[in-house]
Amino acid sequence: MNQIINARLRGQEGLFNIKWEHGLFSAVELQSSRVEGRHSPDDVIDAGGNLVIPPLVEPHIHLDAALTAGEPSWNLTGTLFEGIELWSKRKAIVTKEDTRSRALRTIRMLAAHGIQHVRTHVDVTEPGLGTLKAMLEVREEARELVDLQIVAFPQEGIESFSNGRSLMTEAVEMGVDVVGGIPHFENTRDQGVSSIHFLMDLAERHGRLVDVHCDETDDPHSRFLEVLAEVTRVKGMGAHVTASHTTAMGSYDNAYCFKLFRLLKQAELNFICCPTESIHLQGRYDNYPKRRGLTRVPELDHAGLNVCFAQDSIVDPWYPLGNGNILRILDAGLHICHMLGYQNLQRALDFVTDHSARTLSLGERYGIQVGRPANLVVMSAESDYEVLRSQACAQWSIRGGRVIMRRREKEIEWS
Ligand code: 17E
Ligand code: FE2
Repeated sequence: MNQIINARLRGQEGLFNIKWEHGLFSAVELQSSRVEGRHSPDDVIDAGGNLVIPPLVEPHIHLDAALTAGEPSWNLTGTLFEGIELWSKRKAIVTKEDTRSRALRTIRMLAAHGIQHVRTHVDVTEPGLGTLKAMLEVREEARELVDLQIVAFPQEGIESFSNGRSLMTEAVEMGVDVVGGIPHFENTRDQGVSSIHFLMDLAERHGRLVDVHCDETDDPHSRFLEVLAEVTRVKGMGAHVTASHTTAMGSYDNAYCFKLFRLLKQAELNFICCPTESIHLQGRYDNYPKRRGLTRVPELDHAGLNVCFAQDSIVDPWYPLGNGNILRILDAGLHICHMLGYQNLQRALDFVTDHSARTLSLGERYGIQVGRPANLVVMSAESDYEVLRSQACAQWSIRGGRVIMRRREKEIEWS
């Protein structure tokens, strides 16, 4: 296989012929008309007028905890905190093979839905860092299917977990791609603030990206985002820093939030919203009216900030569902965030493709352009709007010029 005919590209009129050679795109040419059966079927995919996009991206997931829901017991309160307690019990009996096999099975679920770029958080509040070692091996083993970025994620805190700082430092020296944090879970506000200074200095010193679980709570007084944004602004690291969740922003009053947005625009950091996970875990201490517990996605987007959607969990102590399909998350996110206006429908895929690629700093490794890696996905619908409306799915996934996945949907037969 070395080309696709009759491909529709996002934001462009007409049909395109896309070619690749030696794993890189070699041509993206506008066709004068639809092409029929001119080529031998062996080296040509006929997109049939459907959308061809760069691969879908999963910018925030916890592969180390995936597929452990119910072990040792189910999360009955549906809160973040019960999830953290349950995971603490489960991780006490984790083995390398256990982590490896669950992570690889989950990566296959993601790849089956056209995802080729993944950022996973890996819990490093574990003496010995066995889980991280297993996941660093998975990063290599999974290369044929996905590029995996690993975040050193201190699930039980940096300042409030024993040896938290040295575990984070060791994780960076072992080769993680991204430095994480969890300031709202530290024991005190002061510890939350100092954890951010620590992790930002660590990332700067080692030239790593940053992705912090930040203010994942309905507590309107959880204001670590302003600290992360200010340090980001001062260091000039915006393109390399991401604030995940920021659900407390859904509970901030507008007067504070208006002031905060001025800083966010100066800092130019990235945002990740996990809509299914947050609608499930947040609002748990409310009666009615009940908060949605999501960050302010349309407002961030209107302010010109980079926002994307993520799955966060698949069948783990925090979330019992999930099948790897990021388009399910996009659908839920646009509903929950009041984003089904006409203009958002025309560009819906931005939130699971280009915006996420920017969050992951993929740069010229991403996009259907001559000279870039020949990674793409053929969808089963012709536009962003139709992908969303018809719950379309990835039909072909091509990586480095090789077909890695072909989905054959069942046809409906009318009687
Ligand atoms: N850990 C955490 O602190 N928050 C989450 N949403 C998950 C794990 C999934
Ligand atoms: Fe998370």
